[in-house]
Amino acid sequence: MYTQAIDLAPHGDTATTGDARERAFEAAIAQDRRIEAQDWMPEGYRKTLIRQISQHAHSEVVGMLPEGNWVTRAPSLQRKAILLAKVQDEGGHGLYLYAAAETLGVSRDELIDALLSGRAKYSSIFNYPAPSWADMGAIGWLVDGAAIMNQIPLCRCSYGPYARAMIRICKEESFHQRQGFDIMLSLSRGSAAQKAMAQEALNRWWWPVVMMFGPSDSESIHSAQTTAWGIKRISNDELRQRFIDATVPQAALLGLTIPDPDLKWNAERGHHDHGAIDWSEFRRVLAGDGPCNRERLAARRRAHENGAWVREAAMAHAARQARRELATAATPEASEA
Ligand code: FAQ
Repeated sequence: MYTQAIDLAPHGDTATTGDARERAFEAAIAQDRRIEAQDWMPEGYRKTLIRQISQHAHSEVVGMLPEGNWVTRAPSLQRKAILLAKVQDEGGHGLYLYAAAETLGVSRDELIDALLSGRAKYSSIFNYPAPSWADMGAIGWLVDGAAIMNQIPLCRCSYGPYARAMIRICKEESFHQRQGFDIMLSLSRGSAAQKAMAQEALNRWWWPVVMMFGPSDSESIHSAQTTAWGIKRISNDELRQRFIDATVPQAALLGLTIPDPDLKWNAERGHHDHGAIDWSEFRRVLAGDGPCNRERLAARRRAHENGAWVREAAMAHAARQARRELATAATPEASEA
């Protein structure tokens, strides 16, 4: 179920020869044209996109959990309405991205199964807890801020359906980042206890967000190929650096301290130097042993089980409608009566 009704030629089924198809693909990449679902593409390109787009989709839906948990506890009606809209947006992003992945010939059932069985990755960042209201500020400001930094270049990704999904997603992420910053601003200009809460949230989220950009370029196994294919436009380290450079003045405006004693402006490089990243923590979280990995997967599995009746009802309705349409087509006068 759910697979998009796009009529694709079976992969590899085309009149042109293998060499010509490959040359056409390489030319499109070299000329920075978009590859579309019906175009021939190398199997590695298709698999890489399925991997990245589905991980991204899973991240959006798992990413609803830390904030969704605060919808009933938002401190005012206005904050609640904003948070509710943001969490719904993340669900919508997941849907656009699953749909983009489906254009590559994989079904949503397969993708969801990979997530729920623990085979598929999703962003490390969503395996951290959100114990205070200030975490809603820190997630919007930092996590959405990092997501935008990573996703703006993806709007120019060589695969058309992914690039187009990213354009819409980035517009929404920018509202998310601003609402998070606004929460941090209110808290940091509030009572001493509120400012302390904002600082404490920044202390917990900073390093996980810095890691969220992925392994350093020297360790990144996919970067060379995804860059050659025009999927990745800017490297993990460069995006991380851009994020840090953009965030330092924002933290100063909030009057908060970034928890990195080695963070300082390097005039020669024109960038901020930062302290060493604890990659052992990153690897632990990716291996399933972060603070909330089990909790997050259990929540997704529960949601999937609880939603089974909705899927079954939708399927039953679709089947009945199809039967009706078939009957009408067979006896057109019945529909005119
Ligand atoms: N977490 O060779 P690379 C959001 C894996 S959306 C987990 O560098 P690549 C919105 C990587 O998959 C956040 N795994 O890989 C929101 C690979 O493993 P594999 C998600 C990670 O693909 C906000 C291995 O390490 N965004 O936040 C992570 O070239 C608030 C080697 O790494 C996207 O998915 C990580 N952080 O670069 C929602 C953006 N980093 O697959 C709710 C699209 C790396 O071989 C609330 N994705 N790995 O088993 C990308 O741009 C890329 O896939 C990277 C990784 C940059 C994430």
